[in-house]
Amino acid sequence: ITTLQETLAAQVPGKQAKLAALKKEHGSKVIGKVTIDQLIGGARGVKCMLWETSNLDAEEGIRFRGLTIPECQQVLPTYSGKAGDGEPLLESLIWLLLTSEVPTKEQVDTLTAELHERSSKLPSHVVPLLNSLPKDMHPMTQFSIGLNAAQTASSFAKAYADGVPKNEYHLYALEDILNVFAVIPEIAATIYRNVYFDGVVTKDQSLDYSGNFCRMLGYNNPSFDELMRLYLCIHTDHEGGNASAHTTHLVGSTLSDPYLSYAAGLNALAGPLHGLANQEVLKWIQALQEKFEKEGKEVNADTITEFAWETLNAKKVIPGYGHAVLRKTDPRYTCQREFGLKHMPDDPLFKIVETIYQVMPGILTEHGKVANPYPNVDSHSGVLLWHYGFTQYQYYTVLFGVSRAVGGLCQLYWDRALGLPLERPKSHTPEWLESFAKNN
Ligand code: FCX
Repeated sequence: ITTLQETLAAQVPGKQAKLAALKKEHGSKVIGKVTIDQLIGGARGVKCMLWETSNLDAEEGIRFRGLTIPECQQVLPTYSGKAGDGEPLLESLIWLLLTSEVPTKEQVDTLTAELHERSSKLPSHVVPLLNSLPKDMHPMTQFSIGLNAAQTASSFAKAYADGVPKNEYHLYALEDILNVFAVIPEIAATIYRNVYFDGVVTKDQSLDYSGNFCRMLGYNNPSFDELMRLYLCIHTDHEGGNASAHTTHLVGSTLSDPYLSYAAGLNALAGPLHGLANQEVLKWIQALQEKFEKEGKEVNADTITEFAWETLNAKKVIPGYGHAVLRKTDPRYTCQREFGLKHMPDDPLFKIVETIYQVMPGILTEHGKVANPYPNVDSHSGVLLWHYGFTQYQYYTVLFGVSRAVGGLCQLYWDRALGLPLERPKSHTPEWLESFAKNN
């Protein structure tokens, strides 16, 4: 069978040539304009990044290398070995995002084995460092510290210091990227076990990446393993402009190595308007339940509506709703909802999320401000975890971070393989804009 490295090696020259030809023949073609609104407003819709691994359509949602989430569920190898029978393996998605090819089960199995083997590359100082951190430090801060500390193992940084030529950067980047995938479950699980339990992490490398990660976290339930597979697959990538992916790409463009680049991405993911929204959703639902329990009222469409307006009138956001690009219900929400319908239709919290989904788009539309009144990925993920007893919601964004490494770093491989340059957009002062506006 063809390995991941062989598959990529065969693709690189052709892709490099294609991009060079595109630049040479069409480099001066105009693909958009930028308004003052966009410049002030967070660059929404400004086309200025190359992104290989996925594309986001405002109506349809994400496609990974051209495949929608339901299509991935149909064609990618699963734990049972049969495509369509259960959730895709994260290793399948790594293969797809890196190579744009749907792997065979045998290929996926070789990648699983390789990642398990590479997990021993976690430098020996990282776990003691994590053990020394205060338990009340946010798990995302700990995650970022852990990954930064693991950077001492970077092959890319060493190769660069040794003067390796530019056309070989991607070989060392790939080494680091696979090692980051391999070691982050242990960093993440150590944080979970330290903050909430006894600090002991138990592996089972006879399982796949996600199953082993569940054991490391302390969960031993095949249905939870399936949830983790789904969870880790759908959070991987969301095209290039989202804050965590963009940060990884930007920092990587300075030739910072993949460890440092993705640690920076994690810091972006830790913001409440981005990945932290998944913890905020649970916090919001808990506050809602607490309030109405005290008042002796039921949680239903009416009380949820009342609570939503209180949030909006206090000038706070409804976590898990809205999106910078999407204008319909996020398919990452939909597939989690389907998982809930299949595995926990009678769960009380699942039912609350369902009721929120019935009323919130109407409320946000009436509020009149949001461009997208529909739920995003973060609106559903916490409730599914909660069902399995994973109630430590301050930790939820770490799981997102384990997954987002895959999208950010598969792209970073191609950034280096295609020789993409330092990213450096142009900024303008308000005075320049005022003077431009006066004269135009
Ligand atoms: N609740 C209340 N107000 C909201 C809102 C929400 N869920 N979503 C957007 N708005 C407000 C904005 O705050 C903005 O108000 P302003 O004019 O007073 O500044 C206005 O509506 C227009 O914003 P809009 O264009 O719709 O959205 P943006 O592209 O600026 O922002 C995010 C997109 C995702 C940041 C925004 O919808 C939000 O804050 N949502 C809640 C947090 C969340 O769920 N984030 C996770 C997103 C994602 F899936 C992920 O990255 O994980």
